[in-house]
Amino acid sequence: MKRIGILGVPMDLGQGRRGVDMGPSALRYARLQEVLEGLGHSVLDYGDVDVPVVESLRPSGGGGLVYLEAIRKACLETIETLGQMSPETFPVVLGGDHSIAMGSVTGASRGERVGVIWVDAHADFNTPQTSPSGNIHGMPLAHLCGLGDPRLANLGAEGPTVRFEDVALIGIRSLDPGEVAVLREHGMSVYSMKEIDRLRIPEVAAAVLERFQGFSRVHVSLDADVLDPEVAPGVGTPVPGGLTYREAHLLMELFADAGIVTSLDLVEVNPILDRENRTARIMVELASSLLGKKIY
Ligand code: HAR
Ligand code: MN
Ligand code: MN
Ligand code: MN
Repeated sequence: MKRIGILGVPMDLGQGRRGVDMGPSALRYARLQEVLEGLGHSVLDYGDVDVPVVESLRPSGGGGLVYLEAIRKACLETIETLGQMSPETFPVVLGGDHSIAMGSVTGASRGERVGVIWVDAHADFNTPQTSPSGNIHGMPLAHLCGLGDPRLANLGAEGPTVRFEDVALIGIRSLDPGEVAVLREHGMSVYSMKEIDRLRIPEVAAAVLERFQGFSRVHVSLDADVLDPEVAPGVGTPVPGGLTYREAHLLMELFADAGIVTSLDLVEVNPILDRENRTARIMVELASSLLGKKIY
């Protein structure tokens, strides 16, 4: 049995589509807390981080970077609230768009070395220089590794939160040209959909788990768009050819069996684009697979 802390970050400033700020509500409506309690965990909901409504901000300058300060503030509040949880607590952070991970990963790592498993159709490894869109939700992993804008790259006390070699990306199938160059430059470990088709989930999971054996902190950042859009339609940037329902569950189940994951993000659920909250329900199920006990 674990102690689990839920924290919502109703963030939509990292991208241009409305509705992803309702992700935390949709995940709670899908009975996240009850489902996790049903597994035998004790669950405390810390409520939501304060995120300004987009209309209340007066953009100055150009591109999505106009929201940098607001995103930075929300990430700092995320770090602070995660710091109020006890060190044994397993945080489940609800997005919101993926820009929230700069806060969640930093806060959940508690200044310790952290392995990051980025499960996503996208690498989110753009910097403001390489980004074609200027959307900050396409940049959080690069900033966690210390690249990009120093105002977002150094949210932790001791500089970058994550080492390049401590990241594994899974499910990737949409990359921008400049992003590929940066991923290559830093020798990032990318398990693309091609590699998943070739190796299948068990081999990918085994390789990733072996790498993070012995880490005191391992964070899974689960972006709903890693799933095939047929399975999870409620996302702002769908990409065909994603994980099947069972591939995603098997990945979480194998992580659960290994027992090394210490924190989780559930991000990019957009209930406005969804069908009857299906995507939120699947994300809750996946959290349940990750936090479940091995039966068979
Ligand atoms: N790579 C594109 C960009 O930087 C799209 C990023 C979309 N990101 C997410 N999160 N939905 O994974 O704009
Ligand atoms: Mn908003
Ligand atoms: Mn993402
Ligand atoms: Mn994505």
